[in-house]
Amino acid sequence: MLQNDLLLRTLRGEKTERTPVWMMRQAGRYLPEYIAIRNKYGFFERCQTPELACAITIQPVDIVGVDAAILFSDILVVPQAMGLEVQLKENVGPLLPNPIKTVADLARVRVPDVDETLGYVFDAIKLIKQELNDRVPLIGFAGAPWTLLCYMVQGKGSKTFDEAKAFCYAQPELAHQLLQMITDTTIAYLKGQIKAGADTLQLFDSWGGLLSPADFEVLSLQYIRQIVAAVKDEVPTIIFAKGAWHSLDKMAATGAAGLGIDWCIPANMARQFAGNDIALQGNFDPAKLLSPIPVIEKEVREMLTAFGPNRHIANLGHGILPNVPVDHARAFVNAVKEFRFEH
Ligand code: 1CP
Repeated sequence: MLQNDLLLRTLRGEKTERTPVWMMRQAGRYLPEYIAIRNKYGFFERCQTPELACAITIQPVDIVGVDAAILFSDILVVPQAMGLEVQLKENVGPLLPNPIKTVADLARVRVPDVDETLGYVFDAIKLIKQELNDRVPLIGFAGAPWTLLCYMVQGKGSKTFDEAKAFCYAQPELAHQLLQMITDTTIAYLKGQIKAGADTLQLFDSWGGLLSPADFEVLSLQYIRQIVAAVKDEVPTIIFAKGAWHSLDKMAATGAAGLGIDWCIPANMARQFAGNDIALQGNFDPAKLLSPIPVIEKEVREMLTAFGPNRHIANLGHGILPNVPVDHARAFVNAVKEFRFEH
């Protein structure tokens, strides 16, 4: 039995004594304890060594007091398992030196056996569950197919992912073959995470907002729908499609238990679009954590009031920035934990 199951109860639509809180990308570069590990081991070495992934995953639970742990890994381990080379350049970001551009390139990727290629993630999850010792739930995750295609085709980070979009619009059949292969891999991968002990799952569609509503349906949502359908009866699933507020209604209809939202949509509008039967997660502007602490505390109270006491998970609207002071992150978490709604 979990000692703190606020997140899971909120995802089930139950009333809770307070709003649960965690932060996207909470295991990472703003923590000196993470930097200490980073200075000794390469990025994928950290992901592939269960003891390291476990230590990093638990750091924010101990240091900032969040109500959930999120597996330390990266969305790009899936393209790697599918056969693409993925490098992480220090302070630059991901680099895929041989991206997918043609039919011949597509022949280089496969739907892998996830136990063989991603078994280290399942081992990490088992170890994390053991070390967490039921203190808080563990969130597993994967990138949504569209966002993974962005990196697999563009070959690196981008503000527009113009080459990835051009690939989809110029060679739609190829794009859909790739999206389906990513989807099939992701379903097997997430089922493996559940089997290993993940309590809930989040799908990160970080670049969903780059698509028009119609293209979001075709290139992203139809694949997300398959993934949610495959896992939703086993664990509650959260979809975070940054910028895709126009499709909150359709995302709610997938059977997901929660929807992540960014700071560009007000709480009442998100609730109106998503309906009342789903949890909303968000949506503090991550850059606001650079404000003075009293401002953070005031704005957290405003955020909590705007979402109200039911079906809300406090979070940032995107990942925490590396230059956020740890005491500001802690102030964010504590402000949520101290807040109570009037009865
Ligand atoms: O050495 C380092 O510290 C590199 C920084 C880093 C970290 C800490 C990367 C490279 N990945 C991660 C871990 C990570 N990535 C987690 C672990 C859990 C946590 O930190 O709490 C998670 C959930 C991710 C997910 C991820 N990776 C996303 C989706 C979420 C988001 O922020 O939009 C994306 C887009 C990536 C790709 C990626 N990996 C790393 C970086 C710097 C990026 C973004 C590159 C870009 O901007 O395009």
